[in-house]
Amino acid sequence: QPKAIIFDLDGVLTDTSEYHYQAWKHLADDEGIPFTHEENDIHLRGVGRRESLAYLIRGRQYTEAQIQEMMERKNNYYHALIEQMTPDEVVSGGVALLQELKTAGIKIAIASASKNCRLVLDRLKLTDYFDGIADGYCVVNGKPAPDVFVYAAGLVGVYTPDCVGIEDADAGIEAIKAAGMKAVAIGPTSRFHHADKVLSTMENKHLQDLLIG
Ligand code: B16
Ligand code: MG
Repeated sequence: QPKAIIFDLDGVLTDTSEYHYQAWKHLADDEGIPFTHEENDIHLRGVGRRESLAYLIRGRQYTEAQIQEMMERKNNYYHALIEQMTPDEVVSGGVALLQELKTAGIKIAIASASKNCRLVLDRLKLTDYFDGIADGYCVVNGKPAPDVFVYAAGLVGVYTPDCVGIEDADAGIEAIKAAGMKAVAIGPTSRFHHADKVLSTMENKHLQDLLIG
């Protein structure tokens, strides 16, 4: 049995990945840049703010000031969406799962690339469940670098091989494996390369579902 389970936030415990997409789409429309949901899933899911913008504007010339302004504008669009969030936007069965893990004596932590992580957790009333929260303010190197998962393991005092990480993005699965942890992927099998286990959805899962081998 793992000693800690480390959750990604956006796209795992809640469907904010859809809000990220809508905010990027709004920005892309403003700028007249074509952008599809499919491109979002392949190139932006789980990827940091600046790297996401770099994909969007690839081949176009913008100054650093324009880049900063666009990142801020996307974040404002995203804020407007998450400010409306309520606890019923936690994935179905999510709170019960967190409670089950606590009862089993397993530490639970967040490893999110997002600088809005704490705001979303507060809106969902989930903050108090976690023994550790690692977010976009904690480490410089984003996923697929292992840093944010390693940092989260340190917060809960568990060796990385005793951790299971859960992710909806391939960059996140790469980060978990690079951190030396077991990786559970959420989404279509075709999205992932190195996951130890793939579940099509995070809905109504139990500890049993998250165990590997
Ligand atoms: P922000 P996660 C990631 O969060 C999102 O999946 C990704 O779409 C977003 O660009 C990134 O956080 C940065 O977020 O702009 O809010 O700082 O999946 O790692 O929880
Ligand atoms: Mg995610």
